[in-house]
Amino acid sequence: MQKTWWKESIVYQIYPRSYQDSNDDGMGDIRGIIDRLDHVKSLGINVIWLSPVFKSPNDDNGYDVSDYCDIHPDFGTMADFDELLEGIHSRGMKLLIDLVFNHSSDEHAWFEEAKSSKDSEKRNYYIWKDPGPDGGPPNNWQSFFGGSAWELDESTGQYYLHYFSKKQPDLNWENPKVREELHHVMSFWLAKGVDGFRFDVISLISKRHFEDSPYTDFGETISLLYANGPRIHEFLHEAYEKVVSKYDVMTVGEGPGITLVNGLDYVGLQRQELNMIFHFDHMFIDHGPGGKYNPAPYDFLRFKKVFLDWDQAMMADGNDGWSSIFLGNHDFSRIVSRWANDGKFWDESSKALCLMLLTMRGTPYIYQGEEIGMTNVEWKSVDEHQDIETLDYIRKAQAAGVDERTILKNTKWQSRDNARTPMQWSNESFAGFSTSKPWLKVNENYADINVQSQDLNPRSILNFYRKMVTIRQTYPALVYGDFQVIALEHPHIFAYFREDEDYRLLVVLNFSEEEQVFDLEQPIEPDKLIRIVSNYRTSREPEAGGQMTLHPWEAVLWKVKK
Ligand code: ISL
Repeated sequence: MQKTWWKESIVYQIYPRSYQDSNDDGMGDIRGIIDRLDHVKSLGINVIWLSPVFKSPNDDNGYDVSDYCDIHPDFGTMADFDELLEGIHSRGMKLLIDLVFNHSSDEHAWFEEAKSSKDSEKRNYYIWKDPGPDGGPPNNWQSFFGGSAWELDESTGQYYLHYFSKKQPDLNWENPKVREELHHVMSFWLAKGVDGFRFDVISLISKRHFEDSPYTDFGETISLLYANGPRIHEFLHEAYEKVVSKYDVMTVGEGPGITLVNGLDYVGLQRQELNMIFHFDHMFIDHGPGGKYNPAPYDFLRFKKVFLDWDQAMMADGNDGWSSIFLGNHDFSRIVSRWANDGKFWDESSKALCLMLLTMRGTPYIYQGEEIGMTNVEWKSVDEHQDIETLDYIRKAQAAGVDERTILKNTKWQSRDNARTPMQWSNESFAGFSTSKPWLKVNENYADINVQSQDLNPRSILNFYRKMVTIRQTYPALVYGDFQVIALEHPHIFAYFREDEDYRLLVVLNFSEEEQVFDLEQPIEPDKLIRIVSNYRTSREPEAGGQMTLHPWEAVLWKVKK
């Protein structure tokens, strides 16, 4: 397996609106991030992924860009960005920026010009169609945020395509001029010295056809119709060849609809497209038949299998791809509330997820706040919500007569707002995020869960993250070693070996609130086991036959002497 810095990296995602406010307007900004770089550095991570800071009307919190080469004044200036980049580099870290290239904002100059007339030189930068036979939208496609994926432009009488909100028109990648413009954007930032890109919903850029979707399930519409279009690999390879290959940078593509079957086509080394993608196979397993706001308990056996299957498909048996490993980001609820236990075992289970994240094969991504075990939020009223996707759900649920208590129960479980509340720095007012009322409410538990108190406590979640980051950097087996899952059928235990020529490491994780016994399937002499780290003071070694007993939510990393 080829060794590179981005395989050895650990990424930390910053959502700038919610990280740190420096000018008391209640909104995070670039200077705020600069002020917090020592915290980021203290985690030991070496790459920062920064969600968009570009000019934007903020219909979707910056994922609707109106100028790809300028900074939103809410976040600061280009001089602030340059200082941030310098501050990151001088601390030995790297920066990935987030490029939203499937669509722009409808307030981007390209769209304003395209919309001005059917003959506009930029008309073809977007996707326009005449009304369908009944005078309505050209086909039955639905948008990610609800309603038709088509919006009528009254003045020219045509519809434009928007997979997301109507303020996010899809760019027409078939037009070589569009691709050239986007290559220029990439070159602009690379010339500034950024170290790579996260490409938003990059799997959607090549459109397949414009006929009706035959699928009733939106997930199927995504994977079988919107994603993996006929020219996707040509477009990605072209960007690699013309731009990315000239720099030593890293790329990760967000990949809704990418599956085990086609994942390697994006990330195989020989393909020269992307270094890794984010797939969503584990992120949708707790969605019921009605989608994410119809939550269903997740199937733990399936959860484990997703990680095993993707590891095999990308990296086993000579496959030359690479994976990203993540449990949460700005689009999903908080990992300890979602996958673990944010009550009695909040401390142990946050650490167990951390141990899992940092011992799998693939580049780990930590989302801001995970390092202190931030949790989902008790929303008191639907008026507290801000996220466009959540607001769409609320509107639909209200129209269907769902009572507010049920709506809030669902938004507590799944709303993207849970991940976007301000970072909890201290027990000061507004959690030390700002001195003014923040744009989104602070989670009420900030006095108990914050960076300041955990920093001082050697046994805190924060210090566990720091320790795990150091451990990952100490054992190359955790980066490049094989990944062998054992006890695959155990309903509560996730256990695996990571092994290279030098070390054999054993990870055992109890995903339950009860003590669990499981079989290692191979006897290991107790004197061959050395405990590297655990979330409990004491751990029990396996019995002679290979049986192991774990405390509730216990997580241990063992070294097995060879
Ligand atoms: O958020 C989701 C599920 O709740 C996803 O379906 C999400 O919309 C999808 O993964 C795409 O996300 C990305 O593009 C969106 C933006 O709203 C997200 O914040 C971004 O991560 C449109 O640009």
